[in-house]
Amino acid sequence: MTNGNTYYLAVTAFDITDTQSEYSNELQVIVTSFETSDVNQDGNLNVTDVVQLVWIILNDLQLSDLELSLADITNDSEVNISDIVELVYIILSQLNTE
Ligand SMILES: [Ca+2]
Ligand SMILES: [Ca+2]
Repeated sequence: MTNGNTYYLAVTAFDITDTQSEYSNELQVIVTSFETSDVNQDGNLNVTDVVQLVWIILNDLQLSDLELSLADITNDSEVNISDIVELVYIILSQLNTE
């Protein structure tokens, strides 16, 4: 992924009975650089953090306290799709204030 490019993604998930959810609404994300909620700890807040968050959730990865604090955007001690939604909103809202 490259700074300044626009990417599209949609999210789906499986529950414990292996039922696949509907795909989320397609999200349009323009890659740019920010420094909060930096899930993949690369110094930038952008779509790669959204992708990392999706990867964490889909694979049910065990997170360190630091990773959990970065990935739990909503501060409810759980990493789930609500954190993805919040992260996307943060990215988009920062774009809109530039
Ligand atoms: Ca990042
Ligand atoms: Ca959360």
